[in-house]
Amino acid sequence: MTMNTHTSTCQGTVIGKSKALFAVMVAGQISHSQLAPTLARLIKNELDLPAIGDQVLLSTQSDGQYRIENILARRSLICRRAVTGKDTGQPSVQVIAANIDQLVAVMATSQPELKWAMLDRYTVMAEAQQIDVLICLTKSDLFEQLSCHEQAAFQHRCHLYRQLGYRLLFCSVQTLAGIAEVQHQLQGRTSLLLGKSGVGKTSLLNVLLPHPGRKVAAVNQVTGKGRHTTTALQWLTIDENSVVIDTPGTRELGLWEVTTDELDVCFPEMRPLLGQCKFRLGCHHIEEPGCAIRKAVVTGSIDPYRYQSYLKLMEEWR
Ligand SMILES: Nc1nc2c(ncn2[C@@H]2O[C@H](COP(=O)(O)OP(=O)(O)O)[C@@H](O)[C@H]2O)c(=O)[nH]1
Ligand SMILES: [Mg+2]
Ligand SMILES: [Zn+2]
Repeated sequence: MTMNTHTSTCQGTVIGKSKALFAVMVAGQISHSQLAPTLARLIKNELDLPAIGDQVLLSTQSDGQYRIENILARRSLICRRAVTGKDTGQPSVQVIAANIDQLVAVMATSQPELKWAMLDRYTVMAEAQQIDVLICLTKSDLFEQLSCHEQAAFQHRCHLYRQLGYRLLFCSVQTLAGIAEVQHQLQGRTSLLLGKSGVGKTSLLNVLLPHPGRKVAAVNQVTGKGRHTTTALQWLTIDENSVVIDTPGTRELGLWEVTTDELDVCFPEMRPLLGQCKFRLGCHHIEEPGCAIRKAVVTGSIDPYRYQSYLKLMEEWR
């Protein structure tokens, strides 16, 4: 490295990436930067590449362009398992974002029907990285359209997640109910929005962001499914200290780095019981005798639906 290729270094935040270029926010300006050759040589896999949300050190080139020299240590890294099946059928890792403070699970009260098992996948992803969870239930205006039975079941589930320690909010862009509270919960944090297509992520952002300028496609009236309007992650600044990353509706969200031995730790209600099974920490809580977790399910102190989610996520590794 010679002196005239580096004039100075500065720090920036990766806010986007395309094939070989990274969009980096440096002192309020977006620069499209390449990796410095010294860093490029160290990249062995996807995890080594700069991810959205990464803090990076940049050098200024003689032509005024920045180059990414280094990635600073990450507070958190949200990944998913992408089942490509391309060559070996081996699952590969796909990085979603780095340095996230909270994962916002966006689920519609109705249309599309709320799948609670999906929520458990999100909470596990967050727990694995010790990131806060905010459960954001959109389209609260549709709650009245649910049957009495559905409403009661819904309230019961909400109560359960609050008891588990998760923040849970209802909101509607139609009535604007709950919007101020959502805004408040996003303040001062970097939030990653996860939710399947059509749940109302873009609509919510259009209400929350100072300058939306983005269109929301109408739900396909025939299928009731939202069309994919966003294809890549979007870094959206609410204010100086508050960032929201919008994801395109991710269909597959395989867990990464949560092995069968660690999944129980990602269920807060299981944590106090770990080590109390007959096989201690070796128990997977499936069919083993003397399992404290299964006993808790039978006696009602662990919700059976949550336990079902646990078993389903466990299945993915077999
Ligand atoms: N009734 C109702 N419909 C909503 C609400 N928010 C969004 N929608 C509708 O849900 C559909 C999908 O919204 P969109 O924001 O594109 O969802 P995304 O795919 O998660 O970004 C659109 O037709 C929206 O008009 C809401 O609060 N209430
Ligand atoms: Mg969207
Ligand atoms: Zn057990």
